[in-house]
Amino acid sequence: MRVLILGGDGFCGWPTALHLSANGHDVTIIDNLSRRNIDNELEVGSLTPIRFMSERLDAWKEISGREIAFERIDVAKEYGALLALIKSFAPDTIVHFAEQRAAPYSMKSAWHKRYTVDNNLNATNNVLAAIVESGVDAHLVHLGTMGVYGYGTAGAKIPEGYLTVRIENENGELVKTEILYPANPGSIYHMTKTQDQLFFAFYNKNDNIRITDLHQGIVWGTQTGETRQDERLINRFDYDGDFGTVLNRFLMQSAVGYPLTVHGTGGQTRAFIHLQDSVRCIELAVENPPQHGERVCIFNQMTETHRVRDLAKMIADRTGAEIAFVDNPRNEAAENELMVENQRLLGLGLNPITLEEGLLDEVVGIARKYADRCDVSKIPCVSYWTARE
Ligand code: NAD
Ligand code: USQ
Repeated sequence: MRVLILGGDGFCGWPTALHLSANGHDVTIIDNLSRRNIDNELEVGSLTPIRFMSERLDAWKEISGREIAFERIDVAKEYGALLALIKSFAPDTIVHFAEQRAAPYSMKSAWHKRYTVDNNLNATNNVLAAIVESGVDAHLVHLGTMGVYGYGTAGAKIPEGYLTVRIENENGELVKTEILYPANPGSIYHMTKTQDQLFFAFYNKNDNIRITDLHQGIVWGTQTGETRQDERLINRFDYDGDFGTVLNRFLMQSAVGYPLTVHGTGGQTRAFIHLQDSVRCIELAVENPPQHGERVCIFNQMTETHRVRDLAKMIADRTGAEIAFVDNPRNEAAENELMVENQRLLGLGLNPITLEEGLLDEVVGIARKYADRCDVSKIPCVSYWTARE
């Protein structure tokens, strides 16, 4: 298949591009390198020494004999260039990672809120409008988030996208229907993902576009089978207070001897997936498109749920790290239960890597190896959801 990867320089996009290329797909990457520029803004870098795009692509060609093309295009702003590439490359599938993905970054200031909304909503609308205008029959695979649901506040298992409801009509009869699960975002970033869902529902209904929306949990781990093959292919590892996600942050903190930064009581339960499984799920989605005329296909892309304080304890028990309960900068429920339906990807053949088996490899292999690249002053989360006295 010809696969266009939007955001293919990022943490999930780069290993996905390599994996699909390794498995015989013809891959082109689009990225505006905004994530690397945000590192400059925040004065921090990936814990791992990621290479420039041209070096990454040359190394991949040398190692695999396969070529990946790259175009530097801002998907949110350069509609003409995006449209021209979709017309000329005529992809069978477009995988869309090209959004600002950090909740704390999206809450830093009014500027960051506006940037996140402008970037994410325009990127998604531009891709959809370009598919329609080009006349190319591409399947769109989008990386959404578990956070659109609001982490199980209803007390029942979260279904894969759609909720069955019964509405009483004027004759007192119960009418059964399915609706998108009610959106309950916890940050401006998560809100953009809830709005993406409405774009998908509309373009699917109006233009018959085939769309798969992957509601992904927090991705942990750094490397995949492909990125491990050469240090020039290494994937990024974010550990700072804005872009670092909780489990990778704890792994890095244990490696540098920094007390694990549990927010509040650490009672927040979240969904997780290893990067290698994330890449595999995207491959499954690419290879199993919905039929024409089928509604937007939604998968919950996660493999296990954990409470933040339990994760901290698991890592502390294995590494001897200390745990620090710090003030929570976010406005979120202090404790929540989370039960998630995830049969669809398992049914397609996903065989999950569990946290129990993968955890120590990550600490030793990556976090300890590159610990000297860590700037500990960048570890605290200093983006507050609401003004502090
Ligand atoms: P990332 O920031 O590492 O990668 C995103 C890439 O998109 C970057 O390379 C960036 O430069 C590019 N990009 C952003 N805006 C763009 C634009 N307007 N035009 C072109 N390129 C643009 O993020 P990631 O962790 O790889 O996440 C990828 C996707 O997966 C995101 O949409 C995110 O919401 C979703 N996701 C990530 C996680 C996670 O834990 N990392 C979990 C669930 C969902
Ligand atoms: N947390 C801590 N200590 C830390 C960092 C985070 O206790 O040092 C807590 C947070 O308060 C939160 C939880 O851990 O309760 C998760 O935070 P996170 O930063 O790991 O994840 P989140 O902000 O939800 O965002 C990440 C990705 C985002 C993706 C989302 C999936 O950055 O792109 O959409 O995970 S999900 O969480 O399922 O919505």
